[in-house]
Amino acid sequence: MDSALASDTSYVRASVRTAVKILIVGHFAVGKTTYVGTLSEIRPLRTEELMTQAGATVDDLAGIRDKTTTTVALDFGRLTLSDDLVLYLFGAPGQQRFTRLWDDLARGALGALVLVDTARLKESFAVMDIVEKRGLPYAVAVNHFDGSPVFPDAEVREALDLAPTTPLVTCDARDRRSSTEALISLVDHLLTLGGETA
Ligand SMILES: Nc1nc2c(ncn2[C@@H]2O[C@H](COP(=O)(O)OP(=O)(O)O)[C@@H](O)[C@H]2O)c(=O)[nH]1
Ligand SMILES: [Mg+2]
Repeated sequence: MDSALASDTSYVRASVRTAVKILIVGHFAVGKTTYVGTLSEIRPLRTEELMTQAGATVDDLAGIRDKTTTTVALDFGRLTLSDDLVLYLFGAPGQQRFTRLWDDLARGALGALVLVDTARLKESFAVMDIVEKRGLPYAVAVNHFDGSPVFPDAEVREALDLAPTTPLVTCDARDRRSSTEALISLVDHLLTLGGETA
């Protein structure tokens, strides 16, 4: 784990044998850009724009803290998780109007980490629907915001209708260690699934 946390190189290590594409998904303002920025060992590519009046009528701004930018396309970052495994992280926009972009994004992706905010759980339904329709294995990470309610895991599972095997973790997208752990829970899940189909 230390290798993942300490690495800060611009180049993929020579020992890396496996590159995996992972989607970081979730509704508007759930913390996707923050998450990819926290974890990426390269300067993350961001396609954020100042929110326009036009966007304000489409995006639901209710209950959103200090957010002045919105992702119009995607975030991209890279994380070397172990000596031989590198993850490419694609933060995919959650707004309904970007669903077509998902067809391209989902291609070749091994799985998705679905970020959710307990204050806006219902907004995750649409995103989870998109992920499930594309058959992407996923884990759910509650991105904890100050002031958001803390529910027992069982309640979150029920609200999101999660399968018992779907990993559910809590993280703070601004914190590297907890964000890495959330990603590891997804990778472990993918490895388990891979083992089952092998
Ligand atoms: N308190 C808190 N704020 C966060 C966290 N993650 C993101 N934010 C803030 O929430 C806002 C939306 O985050 P952003 O990453 O832009 O969301 P995105 O639309 O999903 O990409 C920003 O102002 C972030 O600084 C978190 O874990 N805790
Ligand atoms: Mg964003």
